[in-house]
Amino acid sequence: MKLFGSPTSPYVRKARVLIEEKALPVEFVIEDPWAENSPIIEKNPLSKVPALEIAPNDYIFESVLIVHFLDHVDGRSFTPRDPVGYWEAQRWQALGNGIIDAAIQRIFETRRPPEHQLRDKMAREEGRIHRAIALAENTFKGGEFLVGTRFSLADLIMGVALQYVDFRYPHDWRATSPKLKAWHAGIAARPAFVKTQPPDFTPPQ
Ligand SMILES: N[C@@H](CCC(=O)N[C@@H](CS)C(=O)NCC(=O)O)C(=O)O
Repeated sequence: MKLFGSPTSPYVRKARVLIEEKALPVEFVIEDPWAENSPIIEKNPLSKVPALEIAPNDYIFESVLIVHFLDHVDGRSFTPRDPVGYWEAQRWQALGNGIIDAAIQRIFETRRPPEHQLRDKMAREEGRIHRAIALAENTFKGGEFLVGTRFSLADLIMGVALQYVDFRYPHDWRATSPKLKAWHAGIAARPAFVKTQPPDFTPPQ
């Protein structure tokens, strides 16, 4: 299998972390979705990364679907099996995916020419991120993992989301989130996270 994407995209990184965690035989191929006539269009008509080649010239896209596919591809799922844990993990993933979407919307806004930047949109996206982090801190009981006693997709998606916030919207969310801070330090130190960090990114301590 081949995963096509950019080294800075958090959507792509979710799949890359999962591939590393499971040591799956998937080659990472860098392709730029923004380039004129990007080759990504042949794999995904929506022209977005990630795209995963699951058979010759057969691609799936949308990071949630790709993560779901990779999670089940080898019978070693990172989804909790008990009903309570299953739904807890789904809720954490929804929160993490929402943080990623908001951080992406915000960074796109900052890249527009200053006279075209919508300040109220940026503030709205920042509000989403702050409230999501506050909910996470208030919900989390503390400990090594968000759900149960083993690493799950909840840790993976929330871990990628908060590191993307550190990368593209750096601010001291740790000051008011001691449980999340301690948990995230453990998650970010996992080899799969260290290996897939965006280029030129130094994680805060
Ligand atoms: N919902 C999609 C979003 C993917 C996405 O927006 N990827 C960005 C890179 S971070 C992209 O390829 N953007 C290119 C474009 O919008 O033209 C997913 O989860 O896979």
